[in-house]
Amino acid sequence: MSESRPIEGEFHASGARFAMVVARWNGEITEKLLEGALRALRRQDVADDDLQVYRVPGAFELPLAARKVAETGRFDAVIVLGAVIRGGTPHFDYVCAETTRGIGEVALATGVPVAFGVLTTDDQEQARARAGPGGDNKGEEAALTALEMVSLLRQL
Ligand code: INI
Repeated sequence: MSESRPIEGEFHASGARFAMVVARWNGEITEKLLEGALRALRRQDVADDDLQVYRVPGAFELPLAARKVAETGRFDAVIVLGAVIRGGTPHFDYVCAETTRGIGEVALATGVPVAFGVLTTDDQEQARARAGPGGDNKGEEAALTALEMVSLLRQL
């Protein structure tokens, strides 16, 4: 084993295809997360032809849709985007727990990287602060994570 150079991903993966699965619940926020993700991928030279958006009703539906999308074999990574806001639901904790666990399982079961861009916040204000037009956008962060993981996996 060489100690000289760590192997890590870059924010570039030529020709890679990305799917974004977006929850419509709290759409005002999730559309901003989508804008952030698209902004980041385009900035890193991902072509529009290599991007596909899917929509689902709520965060709870993200894992199954992500799994089906990953299983098509047409994408190098899946980015899931949602916003679960406490107070919006008495079952906040259940939705958060199931969504998080399910998304993690999809990546392990399919071998396709799934980037987690689901906000879980106490209120709308916290959610808006993480879905901004600048660098403070978790959709953008998730997209860059997906790109980095594709690049890393290509080296393994
Ligand atoms: N889904 C969300 O994505 N965010 C929420 O805040 C939310 N609240 O508040 O309930 C929410 N609920 C819907 C859930 O994800 C499912 O769509 C629904 O339970 C049907 O399966």
